[in-house]
Amino acid sequence: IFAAVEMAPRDPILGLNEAFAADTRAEKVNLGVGVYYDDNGKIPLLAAVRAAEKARLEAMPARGYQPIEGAVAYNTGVQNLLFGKDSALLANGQVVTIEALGGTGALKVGADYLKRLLPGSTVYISDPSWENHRALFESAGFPVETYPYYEASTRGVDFAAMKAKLESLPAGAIVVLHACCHNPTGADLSDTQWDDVVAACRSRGLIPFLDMAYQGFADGIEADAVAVRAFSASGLQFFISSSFSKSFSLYGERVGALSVVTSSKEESGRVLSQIKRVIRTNYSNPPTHGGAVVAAVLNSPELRQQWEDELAGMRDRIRAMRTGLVEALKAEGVAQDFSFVIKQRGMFSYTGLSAAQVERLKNEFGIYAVSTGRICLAALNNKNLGYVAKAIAAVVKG
Ligand code: PLP
Ligand code: TYF
Repeated sequence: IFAAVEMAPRDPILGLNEAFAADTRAEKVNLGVGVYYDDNGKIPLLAAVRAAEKARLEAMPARGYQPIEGAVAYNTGVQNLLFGKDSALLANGQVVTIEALGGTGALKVGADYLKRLLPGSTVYISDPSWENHRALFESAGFPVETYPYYEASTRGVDFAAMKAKLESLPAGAIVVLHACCHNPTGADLSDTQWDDVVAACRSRGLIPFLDMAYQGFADGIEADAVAVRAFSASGLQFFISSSFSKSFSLYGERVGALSVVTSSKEESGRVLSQIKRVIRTNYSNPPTHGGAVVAAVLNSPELRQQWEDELAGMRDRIRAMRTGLVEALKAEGVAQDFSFVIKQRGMFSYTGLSAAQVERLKNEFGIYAVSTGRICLAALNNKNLGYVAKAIAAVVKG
């Protein structure tokens, strides 16, 4: 039965990890995958997470099945992060939240549910977007198209083109929006642009699906929820996927959530019942550990403060690396202005490096980046920054 099976293409980003692991050069640097490393080049285990895990280990809880939608303490914690604890939507019972297997799992549960709800719809993702968005919605059975987003000449968002496209979409079209820290470009919308996106979604009857994978990595938990808050105030119904892979440094625990805003508590009950059906035929119910740890941190004032401080530390370190890279490139005599790297937000920068330059970085220096020119700033540290800047300078100068 497998004789005619073709080799599937590798995930372009996760595939880089395999190539990097096989590279024997000591000076190699992996700027490919979106993972936060500390200044020693290690994936941190946050102190708040460690404390919650220690308490959990001591309590030795039994491992029964979770409810299909996950634990109430977790789902409530997620809702408070997204909507703010004083949210009218929450008080009205208008938000349905389920624990999901990372941000990816949340997107997939949302996509599968949407396919049942609106089988004839089309999904629109930003051009460019996270590598997995297209494949994920296609695997749920949707045609996937793009809306204009990044404009290379300005290193920013071509908002006029984006808005014009949204205003031309048919009612019921699903629009996937990066809530903050756009992956891969690092270019985000301004607050007033978000208001315009909300207005376009309202006037055209679009279904917004916000992907929140980096809450806290731009300006902070509250500030980075600006898009969620703008949609919340609009009276529209919308979807949000949350990922805690980065913000809690819990990549392998697969901790995420899907939230859906409905028009009433009664509607929420019906929507939840349908989402539970989607989950039941997929993985039945979520694993216990990661969600329990995140819930413990979010629901303890002390641990929550400690986590926010640690998150601020990650955010500040990435910012320092952005500034450091720009200065180091200047010091290497690079004439081209790289100051846009400081303005981009989150983990990534679209550097403008060509595929050929990225290939040279790998072959000549053992520095791995995505062929689109995306680099992960969170993989830079005080030890490799100078080496990376020299290498980029070499390939930029020709
Ligand atoms: N959405 C975006 C925009 C991402 O960058 C990522 C990256 O990991 C995800 C979703 C998936 O998150 P997770 O790793 O929690 O599945
Ligand atoms: O964009 C990134 O690098 C991260 C990590 O299929 C990632 O979001 C990349 C690819 C993938 C899953 C996670």
